[in-house]
Amino acid sequence: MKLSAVFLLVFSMMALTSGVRYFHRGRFYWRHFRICPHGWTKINGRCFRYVATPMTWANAEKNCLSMGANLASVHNAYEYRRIQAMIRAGSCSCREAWLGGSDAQQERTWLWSDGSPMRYTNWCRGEPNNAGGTQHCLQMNWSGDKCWDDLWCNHNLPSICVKRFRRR
Ligand SMILES: [Ca+2]
Ligand SMILES: [Ca+2]
Repeated sequence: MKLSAVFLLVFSMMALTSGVRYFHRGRFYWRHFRICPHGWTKINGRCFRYVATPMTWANAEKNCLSMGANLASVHNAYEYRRIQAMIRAGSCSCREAWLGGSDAQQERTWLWSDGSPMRYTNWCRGEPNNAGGTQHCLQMNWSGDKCWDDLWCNHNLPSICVKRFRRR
C-alpha cells in the first residue's frame, strides 16, 4: 500500500471528539472541526447567542465582549431568518432585540460593532428615522414586518451576540 497516497479519515472518532486524525503523505495530521461553544448556535460559519436579559445597547455590547463576542452583525437574509428563529426558540415570541449596528459616531453612517461592513440591511419602511435626532442603535424584529429600526440606545432590550469559531 502506498502510504503517500493514503488519506485516512478516522470516522469513528468524529462523534466523540472535536477533530479527526488523518494520515497524508507520510504524516499524521489533526484536523479541528469548526464548532461553537455550548449554548451558541452555528449560523453560516459564525456562532450566535440570544441574551434574553434586557439591557441598554452599550451594556449588551459589554456583555457580549465578556463572552469573547460582539453584538451581532447580520450579512444576509438567511442569517436574519436564522437569528429570528433563535429568538423565537429562546423567548417563545418574535420580540425586539439589539443587533450590533449603530450610527452614534456619525449620523447616517451605520457601523457594525464587530468591525464588519454593513452591506445587507433590512430597515423598516421610513427607518432609520433618527427620531428626535437621538436614535443611534439598531433593533431587529421591529413592527409587524419584523424589520430593523433605529432606537434610543438607552432602551433595555434582549440582544444577540456573535463570535467566531473556537478551536479546542
Ligand atoms: Ca442616528
Ligand atoms: Ca427609528
